[in-house]
Amino acid sequence: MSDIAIRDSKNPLLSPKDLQPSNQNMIIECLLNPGVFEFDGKTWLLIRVAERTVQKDGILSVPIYNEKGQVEIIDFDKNDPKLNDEDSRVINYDSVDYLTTISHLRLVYSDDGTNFKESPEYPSLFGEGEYESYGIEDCRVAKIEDTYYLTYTMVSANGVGVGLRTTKDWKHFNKKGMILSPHNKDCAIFEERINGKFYALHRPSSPELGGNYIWLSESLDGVYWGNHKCVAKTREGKFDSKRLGAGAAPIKTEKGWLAIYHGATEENRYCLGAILLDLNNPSIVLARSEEPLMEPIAAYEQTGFFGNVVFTNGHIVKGDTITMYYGASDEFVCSAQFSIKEILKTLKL
Ligand code: MAN
Repeated sequence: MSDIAIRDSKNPLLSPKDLQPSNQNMIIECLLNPGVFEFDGKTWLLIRVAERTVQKDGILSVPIYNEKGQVEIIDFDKNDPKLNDEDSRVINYDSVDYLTTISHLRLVYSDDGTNFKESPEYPSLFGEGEYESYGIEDCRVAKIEDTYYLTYTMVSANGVGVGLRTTKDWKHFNKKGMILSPHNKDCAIFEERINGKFYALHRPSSPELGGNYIWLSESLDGVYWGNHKCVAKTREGKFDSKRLGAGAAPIKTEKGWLAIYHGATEENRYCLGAILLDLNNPSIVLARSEEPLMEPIAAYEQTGFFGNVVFTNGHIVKGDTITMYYGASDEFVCSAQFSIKEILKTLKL
């Protein structure tokens, strides 16, 4: 096995029971996929909190935000032939997709990187408006100069796109709206400009021709993106055969930009791999993982809300060590460490 992650012995660091729901009609189903950053001398996680409405017998209830930003509950009869509820994450009724849970983003902080708690001073981020009516998910946090760039998945019946909010103090947010239109997610902005331009990895989906591939884009202001180039495709027979998407901001190393990504198979088994991009021209791929750097092998990674998943969109880098935070089984927040040198040794041209 090729797994080189050193898992924290305290995993899972956070489980649904560790936080309170956002309101009394909701139950926290999953804590997952945190964005990660340092602020005020502490490590912070911006956790995706996925909540479900309290369920009644014979009925499947799903939550959505209405135009006023309040949670509204839609009920479906479980025996209705128009209902398809085979996937625990997404259901379909009469050709319309709904999420079984609705996600918001919750801030927690830690002095030691392992024990996290909430601070009443820092509010949660919720979906707002017609493009976030099914919630907001999987936020990457990139710090560029004194500004944090939050790129996250906006979900609504209109589709799945990439939203951007910026902040300097985590109390006031500047909402930039949808920066990459549906279907697109997994957007990670590089934490420094290259030759004066912003760069980002993102994952549009093109099911009929093309696929679920990682693309690179440029921007002059971090808001309007262009010159899109495809940098990593799915590979038949490998851990990333069905889809892949960038993790957090690529890490600057002497050898190039190291971008950790998730790759999934047709069976929805999610592993992590990496690509190495040229420092001066990140559209050039120098090397890539042949085998996963991390696989769902721990019990909490194999069994949960959606088992066999390790998914990351946040880390802290100190010297050679990456402390990565990740979602396990779409239900728990966990942490693992990697050596950058060790990862680089595994990558192939
Ligand atoms: C998608 C996203 C992630 C989730 C994985 C695994 O890529 O919805 O949030 O973790 O699927 O279910």
